[in-house]
Amino acid sequence: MDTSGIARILEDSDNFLLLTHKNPDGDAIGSLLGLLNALREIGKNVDGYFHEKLPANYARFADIPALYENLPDFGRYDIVVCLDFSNPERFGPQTDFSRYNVVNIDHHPDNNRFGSSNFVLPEAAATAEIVFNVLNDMDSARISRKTATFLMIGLIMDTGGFRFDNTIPSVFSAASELLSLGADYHAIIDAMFFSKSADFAKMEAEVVLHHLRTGCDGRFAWFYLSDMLLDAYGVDEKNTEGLIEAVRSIENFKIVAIFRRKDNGFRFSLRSKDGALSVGIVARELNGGGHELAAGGFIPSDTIEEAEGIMLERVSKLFADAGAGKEA
Ligand SMILES: [Mn+2]
Repeated sequence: MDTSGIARILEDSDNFLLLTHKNPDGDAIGSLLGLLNALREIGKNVDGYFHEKLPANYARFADIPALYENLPDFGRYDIVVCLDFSNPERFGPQTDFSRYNVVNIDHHPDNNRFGSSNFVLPEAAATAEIVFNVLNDMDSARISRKTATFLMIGLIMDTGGFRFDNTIPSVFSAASELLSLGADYHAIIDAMFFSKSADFAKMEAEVVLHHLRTGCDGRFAWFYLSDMLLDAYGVDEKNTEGLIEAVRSIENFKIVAIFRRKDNGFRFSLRSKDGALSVGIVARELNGGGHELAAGGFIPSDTIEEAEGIMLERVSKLFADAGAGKEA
């Protein structure tokens, strides 16, 4: 992975704003805070901005100052670094990125190269892995214990704790080096995988017991996470990142989807366990995008039933095409 071009840009400037996508996940948070911390440690002037407060399991690691909710004036910075998002819509607030000097660093293959400089490296398992390589390429930077912890969060979460298909040898190399540098691996694992609240566990059980719907001969499962369900268990939507993985871990399901009501329709996340079944294709057809095995989008619709019907049709086609491909 060639990251020397990014390293040079970061070496040569002093004044940065770092951004990532809305509803930030572990990679978004880890790569942003890791780069923020490393650049600050070598005396650069850096702000990091999140569109919303971080989920509780991440907040305990985010003990360095960042900006939340109040959008800063981009014009005050020499360079705006966009991390882990493939198009301006994923950022959240409507922004004309073409007005600024934008360095776009991402590993999503469908990145539309909205930056002034674009470093789209789909071979990276996580944007945090790219940042790790960038910092190694910078003569002036080093990876401190704190930076290592942030980057480890990104690596762990985008590989599902080193379980997903993107867990390639370079991931273990980077994780090994980060661990040697003092990354707080055990605290991360504890916070991300062994700390769900009892209320969340009950809600998860209710989803599996009463809310799963299936199609495609039981190979596709989905559920609608309503506000009513969240309220009944007192769970904040922000803290539901692991819910889809819990359903995905069930043996027969090859593809799973979660729906959430949003504005005039339904936002969805999709996961696939089979490389021949690209949910990225479905998401791109439905106002979204992402990776081939993990993607999301939006279906404008008045009712959940209608949205589910549209999704079922697309996923059925995916199974049919994959079946046809196998016979060919
Ligand atoms: Mn990522």
